Formats: sequence, C-alpha cells, structure tokens
Amino acid sequence: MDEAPVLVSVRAGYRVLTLNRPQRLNAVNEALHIALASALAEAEADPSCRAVMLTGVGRGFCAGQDLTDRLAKPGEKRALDDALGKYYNPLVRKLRTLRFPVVAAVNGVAAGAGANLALACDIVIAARSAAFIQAFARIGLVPDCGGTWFLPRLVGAARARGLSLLAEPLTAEKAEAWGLIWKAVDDAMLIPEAEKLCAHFASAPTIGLGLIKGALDAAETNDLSTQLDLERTLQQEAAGTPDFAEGVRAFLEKRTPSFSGRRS
Ligand code: T3D
Repeated sequence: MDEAPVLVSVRAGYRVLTLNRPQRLNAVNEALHIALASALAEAEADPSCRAVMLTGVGRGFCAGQDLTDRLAKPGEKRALDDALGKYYNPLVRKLRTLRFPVVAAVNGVAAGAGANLALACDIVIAARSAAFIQAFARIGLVPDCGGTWFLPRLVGAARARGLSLLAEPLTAEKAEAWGLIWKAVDDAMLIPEAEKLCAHFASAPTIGLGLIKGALDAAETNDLSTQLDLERTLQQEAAGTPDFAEGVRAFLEKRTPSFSGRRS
C-alpha cells in the first residue's frame, strides 16, 4: 500500500499534520489534497482539537503543485481553474476560517503553492535553512493559493512584486525581517517551538481566537466604521463565552486561567 500523503498525529489539545511525499519535496498531488482536506475536516470536527500544526517530512515543506501531473502534450492546453476551484481555493478558505489557530512549521523549502499554503496559516515559523520561493513565474504561472492577496499585505507592494516577478528564494531570516513570517528559528528548534505554540493554543480561549482570526481577515476589506461595528458584534460574542468569565476571575484572583475553549 502507498504511504499516506499526510500523517496525522493527535496530541493533547492539538493535531500535527505532516505532508509526506518527501521524494518530491512534498509537492501536492490529488491524493495529498484529498488527505489534507480530510485531516483538516477531522480536526475541525473534534471538539478537543484547539490548534493544528502543519509541517513536512524530509528536507522540504512543500514544493507546490506536483508538476509531473501537469506535463502537457505538444499543443495541449492544461485547464487549471478546476484544480484551483476544487482544491487550492477551498484549502486556503478552510485554513483561514478554522475555529482555531494553524501553525505552519516550515521545515525546508516552500515553493509555489507550498509557500502560499504556509502564508495562509495563522502563525508561520521557519527553520533557518528554509526558503520561500514564489516559483510560479519560473514556469509561466501566476501566484495562487492566495499569494497575490497575502504578499502585498504582508511585505508591501514593492517586495510583493519583486518576489512574484523574480521568483527568487527568500531565506527564512529575511522572511522574518520583511514581516512575511512570525519568526525564523534554528533548525533543531523548529518542531519544539511549534509544539510550544500549539500547546499554548491548546489551553487558550479558543472561541476568542477564532473570532480574532475572522476580525483580522475582515479588516483587510472593511473601512474603519464597518470594522468598529464588527468588533462590537464579535466582542459581544466573546463576552458570552465561559472563557471570558474565567479570564476575568483568574486575573482578579491572581492565578493562571483555565480556559475550556468551549462556547458554553
Ligand atoms: O497546476 C495547478 O493545479 C495550478 C496550481 C499551481 C500551484 C503551484 O504550486 S505552481 C508551482 C509548482 N512548483 C514549482 O514550480 C517548484 C518546483 N520545484 C523547484 O523549483 C525545486 O524543486 C525547488 C526550488 C523547490 C527545490 O530545489 P532543489 O534543488 O532543492 O530540489 P530538486 O532536486 O529540484 O527536487 C528534489 C526532487 O523533488 C526532484 O526529484 P528527483 O530529480 O530527485 O527525482 C524534483 O523533481 C522533485 N520536485 C520538486 N518540486 C517538485 C518536484 N516534483 C514534482 N513537482 C514539483 N513541484
């Protein structure tokens, strides 16, 4: 039997999803798409899951679309809108709207859709040896998987254009300096650091964190007045959670809060 394209490890309060096609730097084929979507759906359906870590086996995080599936016969035109509509776009939407944080632990090169898959996660930490490559222009494509949306917002227009048009590798350290990612860490510290973040999120006020994700995404298109109204609505929702009551009680009692992450 073929090895599973995504390995799932269930930990206390979170799950680790590991892309597992190391011989192709975890390039994405249809089987990996299906396995990843299903692993995310299972994590979402598990009330005890309060964070997800996404990482890769071997020396790559993810090299984007598996190009062996894209070789065209002379004169043949490949239709890619289906792949985006059926797999990549729902994947990005899912990551952005999951009710808990997703931590990308970028263990090696992240290229093409692999780079943007990482950027779609809530917190991106990368091994110092990793690099981010908007590889699309090297093969005549356009950054997808949210790249044209994330890049200018994260690093500004000039750097977004440089990265997209030149398709040069950006080191993890430079990615941190440019604000593309949360931080670069020593290779040996990548998984321990990512585990620490996930363990933190596993005992955090999960409903509130989910609302924060939504508020920050909405802020990208809302004007201030609309955003103020949204904050009002979301704050009311957050205030109705047991975690808000516990947070205030714990503060006043000078103790560490014990958040359930539950709505009621
Ligand atoms: O099609 C659609 O559905 C639309 C969506 C498109 C989204 C996209 O992601 S388009 C962009 C696709 N990705 C790329 O263009 C990146 C291709 N890979 C590379 O440029 C290089 O592999 C890297 C810069 C990422 C790493 O280079 P290096 O020198 O460290 O490794 P390598 O030797 O190139 O790769 C190792 C193996 O992985 C190699 O196989 P081999 O020769 O040992 O048998 C290589 O062919 C394979 N590999 C790497 N990336 C892919 C891949 N095989 C298939 N597809 C890949 N994307």
